[in-house]
Amino acid sequence: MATTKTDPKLPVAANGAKKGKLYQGLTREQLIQAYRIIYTSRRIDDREILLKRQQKIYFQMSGAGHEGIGVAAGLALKPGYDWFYPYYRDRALCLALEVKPYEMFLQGVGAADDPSSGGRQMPSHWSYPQLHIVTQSSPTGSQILQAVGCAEAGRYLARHPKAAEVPSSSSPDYRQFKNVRFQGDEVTYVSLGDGTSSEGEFWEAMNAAALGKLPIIFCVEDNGYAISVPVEVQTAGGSISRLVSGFPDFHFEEVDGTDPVASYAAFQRATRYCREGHGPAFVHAHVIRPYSHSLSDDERLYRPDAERERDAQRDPVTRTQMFLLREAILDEKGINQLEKEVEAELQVAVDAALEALPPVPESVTKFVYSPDLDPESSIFDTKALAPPEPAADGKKPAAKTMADLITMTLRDEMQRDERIVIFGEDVADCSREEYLKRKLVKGKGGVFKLTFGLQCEFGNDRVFNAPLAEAAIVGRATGMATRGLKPVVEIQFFDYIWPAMMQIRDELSVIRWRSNNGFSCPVVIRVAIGGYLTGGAIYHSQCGESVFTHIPGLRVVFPSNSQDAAGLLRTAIRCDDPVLFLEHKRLYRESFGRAAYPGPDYMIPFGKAKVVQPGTDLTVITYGAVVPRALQAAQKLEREQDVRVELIDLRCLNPFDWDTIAASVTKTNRALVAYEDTLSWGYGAEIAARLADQLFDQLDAPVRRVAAKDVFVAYQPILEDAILPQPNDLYLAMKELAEY
Ligand SMILES: Cc1ncc(C[n+]2csc(CCOP(=O)(O)OP(=O)(O)O)c2C)c(N)n1
Ligand SMILES: [Mg+2]
Repeated sequence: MATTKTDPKLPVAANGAKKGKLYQGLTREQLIQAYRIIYTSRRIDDREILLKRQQKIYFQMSGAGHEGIGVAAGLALKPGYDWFYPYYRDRALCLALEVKPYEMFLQGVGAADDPSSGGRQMPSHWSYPQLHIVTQSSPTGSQILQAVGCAEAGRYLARHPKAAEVPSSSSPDYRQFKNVRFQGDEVTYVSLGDGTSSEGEFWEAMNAAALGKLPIIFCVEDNGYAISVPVEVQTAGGSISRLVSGFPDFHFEEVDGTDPVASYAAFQRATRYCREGHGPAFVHAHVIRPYSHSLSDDERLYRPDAERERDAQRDPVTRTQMFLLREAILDEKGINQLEKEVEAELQVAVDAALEALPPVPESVTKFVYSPDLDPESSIFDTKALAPPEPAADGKKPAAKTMADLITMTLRDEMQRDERIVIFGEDVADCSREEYLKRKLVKGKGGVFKLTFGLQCEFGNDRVFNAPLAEAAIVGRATGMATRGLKPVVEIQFFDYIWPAMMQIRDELSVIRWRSNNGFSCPVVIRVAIGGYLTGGAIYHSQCGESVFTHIPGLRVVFPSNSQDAAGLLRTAIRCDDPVLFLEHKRLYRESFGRAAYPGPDYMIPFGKAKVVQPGTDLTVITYGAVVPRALQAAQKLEREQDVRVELIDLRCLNPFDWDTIAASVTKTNRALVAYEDTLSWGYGAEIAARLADQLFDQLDAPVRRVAAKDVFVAYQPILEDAILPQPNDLYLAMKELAEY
């Protein structure tokens, strides 16, 4: 630990501390060091507040009042060994883990050299890969599920050490760029405020940690307020300890977090419990918040003086100082000297940070995606195996459905890469393994059966059911992927992806960018999407892909046939970016687009459309389940009117293949964009806008769109047919456009 080493010459009190006396296991030197960190932390806050008032930094968030528990956690845990998901009040923890004050000031000024984010995030959003302090965001509590995933990854790697190896494969994949580290007994730390314990993700995380008996410490830093909302309005009964006390296999601590010695003892016990593999721990630390919520908040508006003065009695700075004096560990002179040293060190750090260069504007798009592995590159362009010969009796082998080839691709990739884990709702064959072993049941393997057989083949630590909690599925996967695993998770229906939206938009997609390439999490999320189901209704039939193509950092794929699904899923798994892999339910077992097994290395690069049929008169740009419908309409139009439609299946929505679209429209001079999602603000709007912008001179007709009506998908098939684009709608639009 420590930012600067304890000076052995610091004057101790005249009567001298009892040599060798330990305080809950802490030595005299460690206690002096603890005070140095506590004092440094407070003074950094003070300096930042000044700098903010001078408009030299742009935001300030203080750790004041939380220093005691922070330094205690930092002393009990090991940087670069254990893993840390702190929150914004954990300045003292970070200092104890050896983050330098200079680095903190670099955050404030938003310097290019700020190791946390290179000027992309607010200060107090810690990220230090070497120390295992994982990038954090601003949404309260969204780090907690990732910490669970991090702890799961540590345990998985200890059980599957070979998975950590990087193969010297001729076909590179994300593993080349993921330095996997594990110890076998590492502990994951995650902290949050008392108010944040109201977030659903907190409870999902507690549940998952208890279910897995994971080595993770939850530290609730309870300062009694969430901005202006007091704890009794936030937490039923006013005590989070009481509420969580029923979680099994936890070790619980409730401690005065302004007392670093008591806090250290609590953390030591918690750490030991986790390291020995007994399960998770929960540390409830009562702290204070002397500086209002942030510099934008004035707590005098909602806290009377008497209450604030009561808190001040427990200030960890004065408290620790008094402790050192009382125990004769340092005398007044020693305290003064230490404080002077800290002031001098901070002055140097502030001066240097104010001189630091800001990032250059051209850097803004760096690290949205992996700089190492481009999924559009030719590495991912491999040939399919030749289809099998017909049998002796002349019978052709049955072509595979999209469902078949997705399952086969998952199996191939799991064989190839031991870092792949699959989890989600109902994806396992059977959670009660003994039923499978005794051959009492066949197994389920997903509501659409796409993961059938995988648990039996690869074991239940590689394929398992998750609790019914979508944020937890994506959040845990994100934490695992940050550690180097490759989770391929399933969201059962697109309609239920929304609880995971915070994790997808504010975490998964932005972790690489916000940490300036310090961390990455290339998860694959498979999602069953779409309608044309006759009976799916509002909550089993929706599309909505444009919501996700709107997110920088996320690849979005939407295949329309078996072979494309296999090739694109393999690219998704081997790629170094997070991918949303949309599987149209109606196409899973459709006779359209069946194909032979293309082999275990078949890949299609992202962003390459497929020309389903060439034509000269009109370009139709589409994807997913509209592809077979548009093809039907185009064939009818050709038969009846001799209009030749060029039909483009985008296959991948982000990135998308502008070159193929542009070449086609330049040839046909007419464009129709067709998609299953609701018309307004949909995916086609972007394509239409680009066509108008970049190919205006080439167009002989307005760009048209055919899509669903701007309502939800209804249950009664007559209504569903009226809502979703049908072959006849496509036919009429094509005809009209050709005649324009
Ligand atoms: C999901 C989300 N909602 C709201 C906010 C705005 N916000 C930031 S901090 C905060 C209060 C947090 O209180 P608590 O968890 O007790 O932590 P403390 O700041 O007291 O340490 C709120 C409401 C946010 N950042 N994220
Ligand atoms: Mg609070």
